[in-house]
Amino acid sequence: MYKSGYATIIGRPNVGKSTLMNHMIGQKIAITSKRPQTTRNRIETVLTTKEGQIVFLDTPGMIRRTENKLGDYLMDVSTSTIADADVILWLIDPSTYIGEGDKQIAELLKKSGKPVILVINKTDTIDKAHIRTVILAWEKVLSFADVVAVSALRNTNVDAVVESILRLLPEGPQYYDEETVTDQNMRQIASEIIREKALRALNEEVPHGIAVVIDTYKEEPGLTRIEATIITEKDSHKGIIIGKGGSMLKRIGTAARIDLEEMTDTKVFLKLFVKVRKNWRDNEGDLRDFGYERKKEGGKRR
Ligand SMILES: Nc1nc2c(ncn2[C@@H]2O[C@H](COP(=O)(O)OP(=O)(O)OP(=O)(O)O)[C@@H](O)[C@H]2O)c(=O)[nH]1
Ligand SMILES: [Mg+2]
Repeated sequence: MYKSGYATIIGRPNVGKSTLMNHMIGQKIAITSKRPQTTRNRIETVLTTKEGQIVFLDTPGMIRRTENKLGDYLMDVSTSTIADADVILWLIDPSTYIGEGDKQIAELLKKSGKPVILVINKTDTIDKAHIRTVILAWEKVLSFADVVAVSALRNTNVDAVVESILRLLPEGPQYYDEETVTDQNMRQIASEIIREKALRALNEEVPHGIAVVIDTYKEEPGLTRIEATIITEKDSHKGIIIGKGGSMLKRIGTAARIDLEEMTDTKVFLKLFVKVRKNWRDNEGDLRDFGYERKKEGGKRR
């Protein structure tokens, strides 16, 4: 019996949702960083096996209180993606702390009536004996279809998550051909790679206020020409992003170019600009222009 459907990955910011998804499909599509709210859009990826086809939906981390329109948008993306799921992966840190935000997530999941797999990530950071205590604590807030403990970063037990999803998915056809890996186009991927390098290079409050817009994306034989603008909220941040004599921008650009050359299998000419757009995170028009548009995102097959 062939299985197929959507597996939505949800959880607090920074618990490793994108890292886990990348390891399940065996390719880096979603960007990751130690900064909360790294993921800003719903990202679809596809895993095709002999037993079935899983469409993963990576989502922004769920937070309790939003601080601006971008925050509202991120929460909308995460909660609306639950409706499209056949199976939900609730990813957590290996901690017994359960906050109000977690209880709210549990309520949403209960209401959805969908099977939920509790995935305890970052088990490389704790004593194995502690895992059982974590499971017992979380089973008090929701009853789970399955529980799996993993380390996404070290790729430990990640296969067990895939097996669990396949067990829980309904019978269904192969919706996408075997070559399909993601719904993201190269412009989107390029913009995300640049944002990842900026998130990783910059300190403190600067990363939260940036967005990346691709101005030009030109493919020539063996060469890709990309021009992109890093948007920031403050003049002082612009200075930090550019750095002394352009050193920071150069660092971000070099790191992005290396990844982009691998991704496109071409040489890449990357030109970066920095622009200030005050308060863009609270401006609907700016959000749209920078790729954070509220749209009805029903599953493709429905
Ligand atoms: N030690 C350890 N670190 C991990 C593990 N999985 C992810 N991380 C790290 O945790 C940080 C956050 O990972 P992401 O995958 O970006 O987390 P996320 O849940 O997608 O975050 P948001 O998109 O911001 O909600 C990164 O620095 C990862 O390298 C793990 O199994 N063990
Ligand atoms: Mg993420």
